[in-house]
Amino acid sequence: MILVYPSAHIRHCPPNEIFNGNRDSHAEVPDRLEVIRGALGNMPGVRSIAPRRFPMSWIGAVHERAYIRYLKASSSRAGSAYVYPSVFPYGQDQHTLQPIGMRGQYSFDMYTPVSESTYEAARGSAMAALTAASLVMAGETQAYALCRPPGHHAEYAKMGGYCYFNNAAIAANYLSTRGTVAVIDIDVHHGNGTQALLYHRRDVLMISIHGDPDTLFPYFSGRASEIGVGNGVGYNLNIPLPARTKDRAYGNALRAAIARIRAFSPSYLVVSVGYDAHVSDPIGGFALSTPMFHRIGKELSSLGIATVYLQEGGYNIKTLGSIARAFTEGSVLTD
Ligand code: Q9C
Ligand code: ZN
Repeated sequence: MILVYPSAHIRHCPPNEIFNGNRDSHAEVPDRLEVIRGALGNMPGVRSIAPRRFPMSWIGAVHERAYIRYLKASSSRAGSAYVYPSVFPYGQDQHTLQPIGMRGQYSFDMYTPVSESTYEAARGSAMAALTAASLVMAGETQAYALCRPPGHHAEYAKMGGYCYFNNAAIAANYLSTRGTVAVIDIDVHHGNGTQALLYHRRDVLMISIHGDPDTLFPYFSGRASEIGVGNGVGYNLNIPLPARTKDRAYGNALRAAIARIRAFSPSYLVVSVGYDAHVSDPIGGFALSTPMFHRIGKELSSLGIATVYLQEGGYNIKTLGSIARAFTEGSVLTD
């Protein structure tokens, strides 16, 4: 198994998220990735590489060009401070050139601030995803991109949920030039951005198992009734589960997801790997055990499909290492 580690992540270090008017400490910290890297780095058969550079057009293939330009400009304007939105558009397709207004135009929450290192970190994270995808395209059976910041909440022209560029949609779209792709998102939060970016496509199947949006972020998507649009109808599968979901119920959802992937029979599999469904996670609300992550890794890799793993969430610094180790050991069993 090859790990792709984007070193630029370390300087993206937002101290706070604004929740309910309060300045809370930020859950998406650099240590998360360092702990996961430490736990996987010394596994036998694992080696780590730096991301390669890909043209920005691979990011531009799924995100609005003006959004990419805004993130870059806003990052260089911000200096060492982290800037947050205050006002959001209150109608459809509203635009402004006013700097405070633009922060809201290009965001959907107040959890996802921008500073001088944010653009380079987000770009490095996307390049790691593309590097892992290109390795698998070249014949590796599996590659794991240690993406940070995460990506699955980022929409066409909006950051949110700690995400700036949608690494899963970028990797899936890249792989789709060579064959069909299934994306399975096991982060406890619904992958709203990945869903939205792939919603019209039938060559890329999107499946997400997550906390019911009636109780969990991102609240506005992730329902089972969201099945795709146009040609994509039937190629988006949401499996929302209640708060406190444990291994047994999760296992049933996983079985349904795997049956759908088998029926689709894709050339490539992209796994959005969140560890925030673990019982110890401070924000997830599910109750999965560590051995369950071993089982998820094993069942997905047993499909025998060339697979790209992309890091998404997971916020308990004390347990992230052992969860990542369990998942990856399960994944390499059939390698
Ligand atoms: N004060 C990912 O897992 N909710 N994003 C924060 C806690 C935001 C999660 C509320 C959760 C975003 C990639
Ligand atoms: Zn999450």
